[in-house]
This record gives sequence, C-alpha cells and structure tokens, in this order.
Amino acid sequence: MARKQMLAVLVVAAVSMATLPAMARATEYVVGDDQGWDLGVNYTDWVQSKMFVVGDSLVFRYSPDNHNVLGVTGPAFRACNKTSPLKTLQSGNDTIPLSSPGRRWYICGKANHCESGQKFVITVLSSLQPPATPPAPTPPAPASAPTPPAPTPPVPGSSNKIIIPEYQSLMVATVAVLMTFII
Ligand SMILES: *[C@@H]1O[C@H](CO)[C@@H](O)[C@H](O)[C@H]1NC(C)=O
Ligand SMILES: *[C@@H]1O[C@H](CO)[C@@H](O)[C@H](O)[C@H]1NC(C)=O
Ligand SMILES: *[C@@H]1O[C@H](CO)[C@@H](O)[C@H](O)[C@H]1NC(C)=O
Ligand SMILES: [Cu+2]
Repeated sequence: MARKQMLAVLVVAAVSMATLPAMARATEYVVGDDQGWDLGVNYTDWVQSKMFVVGDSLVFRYSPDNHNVLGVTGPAFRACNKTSPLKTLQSGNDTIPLSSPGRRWYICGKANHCESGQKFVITVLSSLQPPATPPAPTPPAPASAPTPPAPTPPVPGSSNKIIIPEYQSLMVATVAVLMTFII
C-alpha cells in the first residue's frame, strides 16, 4: 500500500480514537428497570448504583392511564408540587435525553403518587469521572493537623462504562501495528 494511503488510515484511526469512546458509552437507563415507572418501587435505591453522564438518557415506561412524568424544580420536587412542571410527558414510553450536566428532578403527577414515593432526583455529570485513586500513603503529620475527610467519588455504574480503557488500548495497539507498516 502506498505511504499516502497508510497515512490516511492512521488519520482515520486517530480520529476514531478521539471521538468514538464518547459515543460508545451513551447509556439508556430504563427507570425502575423491569418494574418501570410505578408505585411501590424504591427509586432512591434504583438511582443509587448508577452514574449519569451527559449523552445518556432516561426511558420511562408506564401505563399512561395511571402515571405520567413531570420534570420539576428542586423545591417543587420536595413539596410534590405538580402545578407548574418544567416538562410533562405522558406517552407511557418517554425518552429524556440528559443533554446537560446538573441536577434533574422527576415526579409522577397523578393522584398522590409523588407523595407515595414515585419520584427521584439524579445528578448528571459533564463527563466520566476519573477512576477513584487509592489514598496516598500519609506522611507523618504534626499531631495537631486534622485529617480532612476524603471526598467520596460516585460509584461507577455496572454497565458499559468499563469498556472505554479497553477500547482505547485496542485503538493504540491498532495504531502501533499500522506504524510498523509505514516505518
Ligand atoms: C406550587 O408551585 C406554584 C408555582 O410555582 C406556586 O404558585 C404554589 O404556591 C405552589 N404550591 C404549594 C402548595 O407550594
Ligand atoms: C419505546 O420507544 C422506543 C423509541 O423511542 C422504541 O424503540 C421502543 O420499541 C418503544 N418501546 C415500547 C415498549 O413501546
Ligand atoms: C428506599 O430504600 C432506602 C434504603 O435502601 C430507604 O432508606 C428509603 O427509606 C426507601 N425509600 C422508600 C420511599 O421506601
Ligand atoms: Cu404515578
């Protein structure tokens, strides 16, 4: 193969390496998993083990006769105030793209479902957090120095996020192999 073509292949590989991981890891979270959006599901527990990142989305599945989805403000969330939601969805199969970082509050607007616990709040991160670093060995400190509590990083979800380092190593390996053809 001509040297120019090889260079083209290299450029394509480099561009894929830079852009694909962001696309590869977008996750669709079905709210409540198999239980969907319903009464009697502990959504605090459901949110607990997940990490939401810009580009992910939420999917609400429910019977539209019985439930709906209101995106609300923090104060409205705490008060279960349904009078002026930021967003109302009621198809029974609603996808909400998480397109910007920050907190999002969702409640059900039917009857007293919100008061009964059909509500949850999530925090959308702007990007994948770096993996938790083990605490550095502490040098002998003066007896009086208080140890500040270490910030607890969010627990990474169990889904497809771990593929990224593997993917990147694969791409690096691919580029390395291509390089041997050129040199
Ligand atoms: C609910 O929210 C609306 C609009 O934000 C407000 O006017 C109303 O007083 C609130 N109701 C309660 C019970 O907090
Ligand atoms: C929900 O909607 C998505 C597209 O928005 C579609 O692919 C999926 O099949 C629908 N699921 C159900 C259960 O209707
Ligand atoms: C959900 O479960 C947690 C413990 O995992 C508990 O503290 C909380 O009170 C539960 N919430 C509801 C609405 O039952
Ligand atoms: Cu409901």
